[in-house]
Amino acid sequence: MKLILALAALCTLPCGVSNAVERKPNVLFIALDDLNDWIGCLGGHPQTKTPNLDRLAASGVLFRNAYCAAASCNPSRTAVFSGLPPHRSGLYRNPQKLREVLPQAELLPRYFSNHGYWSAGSGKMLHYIIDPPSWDDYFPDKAKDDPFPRTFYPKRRPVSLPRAGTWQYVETDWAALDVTDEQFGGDWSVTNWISEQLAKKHERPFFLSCGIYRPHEPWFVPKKYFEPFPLESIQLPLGVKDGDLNDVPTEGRRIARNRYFAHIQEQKQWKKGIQAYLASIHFADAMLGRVLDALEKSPARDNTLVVLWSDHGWHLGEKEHWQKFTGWRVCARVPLMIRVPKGVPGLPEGTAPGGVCDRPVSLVDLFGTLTDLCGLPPKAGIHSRSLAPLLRDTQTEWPHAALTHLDKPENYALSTQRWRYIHYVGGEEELYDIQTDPHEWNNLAPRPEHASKLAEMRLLAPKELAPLPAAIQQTRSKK
Ligand SMILES: [Ca+2]
Ligand SMILES: [Ca+2]
Repeated sequence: MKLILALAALCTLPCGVSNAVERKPNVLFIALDDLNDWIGCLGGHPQTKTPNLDRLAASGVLFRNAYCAAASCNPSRTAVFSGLPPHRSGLYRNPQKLREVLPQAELLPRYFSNHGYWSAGSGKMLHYIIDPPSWDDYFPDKAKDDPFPRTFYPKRRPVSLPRAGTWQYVETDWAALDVTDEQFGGDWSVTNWISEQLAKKHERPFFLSCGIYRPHEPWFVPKKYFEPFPLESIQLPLGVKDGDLNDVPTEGRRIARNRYFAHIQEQKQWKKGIQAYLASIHFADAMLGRVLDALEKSPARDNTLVVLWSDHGWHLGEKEHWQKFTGWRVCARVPLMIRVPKGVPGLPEGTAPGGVCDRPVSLVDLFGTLTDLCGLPPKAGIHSRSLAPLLRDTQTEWPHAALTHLDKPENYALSTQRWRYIHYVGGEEELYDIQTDPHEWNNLAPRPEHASKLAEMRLLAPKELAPLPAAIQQTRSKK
């Protein structure tokens, strides 16, 4: 009788759920570098070609108001991997060393490893380091602590953009290379290794991280990725407007006018730069496609969560700026998409295909989201909330704002679904209504009719800001 009851209980479970619940789901964690909203499903540039990003987005939930915790690589990635935003960790800038600022932090892959997972990665996940103790396996060899496989570089540099001075980052350059994907190496090798891991059967559930480096500079990719973007066809970014900096406070103008855009215009290479960024995105998208195809064929196909994010956006002339490091939406907003299969502990029903969420979310929430979805205990002492309620119902109430830090504790941006607020050292401010002004052309902060909205946004700011170490205050990031 007992046996019959037990069998009856089993039969009431939805088809396909019972096995998945017994085993933790796998995680495929994919980062792209310096990718802004120039992907088809976010509509950032009319010419962009990203069929693979678009198919991944369509298969899960696309967050259209996702923001990075910081507008540059190191602090953004450190926030993702530690669950601590810059104002908690004190890591605000690229030159700061993760292990000097957070010597004891148990980073995301190590946390998964310590809870029964096999954690492995390839390519750039952290800022030019691997941090070997955080991973069970890595490609290239983690002992070298260099996340980049061999990559083809032209012998004579620069190829296209002359250097204007020592202030200029050596990698700000672009070219179509006469090589195959395999000869190029780099992201091809990274996605090759990731695909090999996906083809294997694993004893333990995996936490597999794929760091695609393009469209980070230099914008050198095989020439076939340039072909869909003939130079004479290139359109300027949608957010470019003459005189846009006129209503921006002093500190915002200082950050915007970093010399790159003036130099690129002087060299008459604005459209060449746009073309090369589009080509680099197209290449990165093709590399992503290899991984998605490998997952389709993988024994882990039906039990793997997929999370894809970029560490921050990128300007190509909007607000006279070229690069990252700003609080405007073009830089603070990032692609984020999450696909959850059925049967995971934190969301047994999985995500519905074609989900779109406009609630403001932060990449710092990925740590808490993944532990929640995979049924791991929430990590103590971090500052990362689960996005599972939004994956369940993209319209659910969400009273939170997303915070994006710039290079100083007092320089930050806050994003709600409709409003964006930027605060600079000394108290200068900007306020934008992105419902009516998506490119943030009209700074409403000085207008008396918006005083109450401004006051409301100020209240969302963090009450305490970890200081920036004195030794790092004199350094400036070029990259
Ligand atoms: Ca980056
Ligand atoms: Ca303006």
